[in-house]
Amino acid sequence: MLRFFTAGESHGKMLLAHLDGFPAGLTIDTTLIDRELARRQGGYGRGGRQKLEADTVEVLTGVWHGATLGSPIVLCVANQDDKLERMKEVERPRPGHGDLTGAIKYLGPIRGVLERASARETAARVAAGALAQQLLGEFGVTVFGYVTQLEQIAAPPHARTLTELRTLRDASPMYTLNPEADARIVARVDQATAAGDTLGGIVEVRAENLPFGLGSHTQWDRKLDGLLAQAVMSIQAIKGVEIGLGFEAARRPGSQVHDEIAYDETQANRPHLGYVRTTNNAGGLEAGMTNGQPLVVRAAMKPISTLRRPLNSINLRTKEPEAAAYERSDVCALAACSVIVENVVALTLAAAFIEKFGGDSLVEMKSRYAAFLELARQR
Ligand code: EPS
Repeated sequence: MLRFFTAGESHGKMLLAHLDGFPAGLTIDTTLIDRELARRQGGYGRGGRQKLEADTVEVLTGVWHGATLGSPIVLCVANQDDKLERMKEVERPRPGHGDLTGAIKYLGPIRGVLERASARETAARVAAGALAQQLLGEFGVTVFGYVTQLEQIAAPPHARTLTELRTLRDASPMYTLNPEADARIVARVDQATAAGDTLGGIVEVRAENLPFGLGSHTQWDRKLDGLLAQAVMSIQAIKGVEIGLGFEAARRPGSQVHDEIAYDETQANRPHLGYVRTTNNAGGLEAGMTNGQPLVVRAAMKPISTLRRPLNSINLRTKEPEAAAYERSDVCALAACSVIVENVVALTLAAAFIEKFGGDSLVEMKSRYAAFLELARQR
């Protein structure tokens, strides 16, 4: 069983990710983790904090001579802007942030809440997810996230090979797969910047080459769609999660929703074992289990709640009306969000992989994986 926690405040010394139950024997490449951390810091519309930080990972425990030991892994991302002890209390809660609610719940300072509620915490999740992607890579699984919409501007993905799509995404200022939409997206972010406003949008993640049978139909807390929704919904600023057709399925009759099944023996060596579908409206999940089709997860990000032109609020000490606090903020962190959702999905999939093929070591997982495929082809 893979367990995962993070620790750390936005302006504290560091962010930590703690992974327990990660199999032994995976040779890890920290440059791949650093690459994901750098991507998380990028994208058009990011604020001043990212100019101060240069996020890189330090592996504190659980690795020896470059390979995992099966013991707990602690990853550290140090904060350059480490000034928490000198920071003042905030008195004017921001609508949409955890400021007011957390201060009331914990009967304490707003500062104590916002430091942990901050999306800076996602650096730790991305570091852990980037490690999970390396485990999934051993089984040929790819996880790929991108932006599909900024506010009202749709940026539908182009259908190309994964390598071409990666090139397209990595050249895009907002990590879209649609260069035509990028110019309009950049102009809209510039407009929001001038107006002191913030913007959200929609991101999508596709995971390919997943085998049949991750997750389970047997119990609510083992269903992979539920686990993915929980993990993605818990990312800062996420307000909606869809799998496959998602909400669109509610607007169609069953005949236009469900993915008809055929069998093609010549494709028996593919992840779908030859059980081919002409559509993938289920987004790769049926009854809470992967069905051999690509997994498609979508998430809606609200605009960031720290506005340069602040919304109305109150002073929590005097209870008098005042504008909400503003320190500094991103205008749009949607590109970063696509990296975060990608890595959070990867972490959830790695946990499901370990549950299904589990074992203490990668060698054992691989042999169980191969044995399962052999049995499944005979089914
Ligand atoms: C973030 C760092 C934060 C914010 C942002 C995400 O840094 P600071 O608060 O010092 O500017 O830019 O967090 C929020 C959006 C938020 O509301 O707290 C990061 O590294 O991603």
